[in-house]
Amino acid sequence: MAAVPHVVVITFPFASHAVKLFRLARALAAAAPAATFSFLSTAGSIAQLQEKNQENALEPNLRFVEVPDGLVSPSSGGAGTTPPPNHMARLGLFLAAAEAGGVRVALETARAAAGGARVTCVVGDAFVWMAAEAAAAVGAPWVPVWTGGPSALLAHLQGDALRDDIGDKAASRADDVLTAHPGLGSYRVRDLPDGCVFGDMHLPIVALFRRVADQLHVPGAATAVALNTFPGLLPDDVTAALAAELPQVLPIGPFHLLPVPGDDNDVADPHGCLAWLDGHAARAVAYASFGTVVTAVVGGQEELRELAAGLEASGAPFLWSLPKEYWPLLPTGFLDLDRAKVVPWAPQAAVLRHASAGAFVTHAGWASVLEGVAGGVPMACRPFFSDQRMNARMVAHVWGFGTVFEQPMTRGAVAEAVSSLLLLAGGDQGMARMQEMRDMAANAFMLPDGGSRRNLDKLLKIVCPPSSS
Ligand code: U2F
Repeated sequence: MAAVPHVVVITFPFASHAVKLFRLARALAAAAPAATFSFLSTAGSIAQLQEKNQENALEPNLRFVEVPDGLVSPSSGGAGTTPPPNHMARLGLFLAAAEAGGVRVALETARAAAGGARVTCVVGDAFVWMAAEAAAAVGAPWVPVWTGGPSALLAHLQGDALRDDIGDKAASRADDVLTAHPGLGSYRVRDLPDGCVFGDMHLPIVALFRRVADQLHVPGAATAVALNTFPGLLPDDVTAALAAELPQVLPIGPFHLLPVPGDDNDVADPHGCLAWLDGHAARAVAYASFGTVVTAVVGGQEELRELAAGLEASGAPFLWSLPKEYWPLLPTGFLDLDRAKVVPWAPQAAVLRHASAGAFVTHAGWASVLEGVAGGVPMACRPFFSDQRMNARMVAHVWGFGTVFEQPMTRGAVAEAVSSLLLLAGGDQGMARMQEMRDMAANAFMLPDGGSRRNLDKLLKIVCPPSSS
């Protein structure tokens, strides 16, 4: 008799990646209760997930396993190094430890923790590219998961061709449209992710993107590639170009709608955002949030104040998710405005599907964009880095679902964008298109033959082949 599947799901332990991969792990574990699932992340990231998820509410066949975070050097006798101060340095240490065998060792730990059960499949955040080699070493298939914007993945995959074409002319060719590159014809040079043809090539994240693209190009390394999107969302040329670059592409999003039984009604809302929204008219409220990496001051304190002034000047009621450390930078009296609710954290997906949400000011992180689409809420995008410029371009120019701030936000531009999006959300014409996209997102999982549900089934057949249990 074949062995019971033991599936390892490994995350990239930064930004919101762990939350996304953990939801996928839970959905898979719930759908395959006879299989064993090990979720691999760093100690700090596991602690955060445990804080947010009550252990007894989790799937019984899912356990946590630690991967080294690179902060503690084994040669120091476990004494530990001083945690480096910034995010980028921590990221570099994690990657170095992962590459130096951390992932391989973690697969061994997972095996031991599962009573010696051989690892039969590795599903992993594509950023942890070294999982490919670790999976091959134990004879298991590797299924990378790309959590960001699919067009940015395409740009990274076509990085060599883009660099050949653009060379060092990125600045002078910033407005050129990339029509010569399959699937990239809606984008300009300036929209490309950092590190593709411009940006600081020495940052660990830039080296990482190149390594991920190389690994995905290795013939036979990945069995399939899972994406956070759903069939019908991306333009056909993007879908076709991705299919030409990758083995089996599985759109299994939006990730926030991945079916996790019992989880849907449990929206933690410690700051009362949903109750506050209940008190407002349909499509009347603007919601602002910049995700988990773009701290409010990436654009500078001045831009933060302009955003605040613009939200106030729009005349609309607004909800703003802003980490508390930035509140002192807000204009005097801002927090006491009747129309304003500023919170350190909001249950964003639920906020965006609330009937009162009518406009979303966002950094265009890919999950945020999909949550906006799934809520039928038009977006005003202020992209900062990575895939965000391409995501924003997709929102505004491909889907016609909002607008982009091409420059740092000013109060006038914010007020105008918010007012026009609220008009769009309330009007018949705009709503038809938004409802269509919103329904497509919901049907992707809700309908028995929904596109993402079918792809999730395909993924399940790879991670737990029918003959194995
Ligand atoms: C990086 O992005 P972020 O993690 O900043 O952005 P998103 O992909 O938009 O994900 C943010 C998630 O955090 C949630 C929100 C999203 O699911 O609902 N959230 C929340 O629930 N409440 C809040 O108050 C604030 C946020 C990167 F910067 C992007 O460029 C990439 O596209 C992304 C890819 O994974 O990762």
